[in-house]
Amino acid sequence: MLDAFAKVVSQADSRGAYISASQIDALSAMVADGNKRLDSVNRITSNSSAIVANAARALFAEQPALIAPGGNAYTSRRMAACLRDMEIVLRYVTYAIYSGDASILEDRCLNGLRETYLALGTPGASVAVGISKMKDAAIAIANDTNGVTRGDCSALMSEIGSYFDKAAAAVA
Ligand code: PEB
Repeated sequence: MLDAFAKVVSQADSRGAYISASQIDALSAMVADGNKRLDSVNRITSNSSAIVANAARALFAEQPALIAPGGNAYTSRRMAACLRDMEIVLRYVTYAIYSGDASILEDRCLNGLRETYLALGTPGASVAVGISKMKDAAIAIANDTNGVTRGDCSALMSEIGSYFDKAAAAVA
């Protein structure tokens, strides 16, 4: 598990090199924008239940077979497992946003997840749709200009989006 700083150190060390000026510039920009990152994590975290529930509701509205008898989210046990899975993915995405690095998400959540869903008979493509709905909701909440100092959050929002995309691509 790495963060943006540890990753640069590890890459530099594997080349036996000092940390380059461009790496310092990139990390310096990340520090300068650090409050935006932490605010985003805070906003997504404090709205996590709504993000998960609304994404799941939208997924089931689009794919009602999932909650019909015989569907992959039919019975409250499977529904609970489904909501829990979405919550787990969202939690790991918030860790990745916080650390500015996807390795925590990749190593502890996505690694082997496709194979798990294959073995369970859970449709990965549907999970991916649920994740992309969480992405839209999370970005709408993190990028809301109400109640915060306005600034350019475009780079951070695309970074946040990339973690959701990575999670969706891992199971699709
Ligand atoms: C991954 N999900 C399920 C299981 C596991 C995971 C290991 C099997 C064990 C169990 O049921 O608890 N666990 C989960 C995860 C991590 C982890 C992400 C990461 C660290 O440790 N069903 C649907 C939707 C989708 C869904 C498409 C969006 O119709 C999910 C939600 N996951 C789902 C369901 C089950 C499951 C298990 C329904 C139960 C499957 C079953 O028992 O039939």
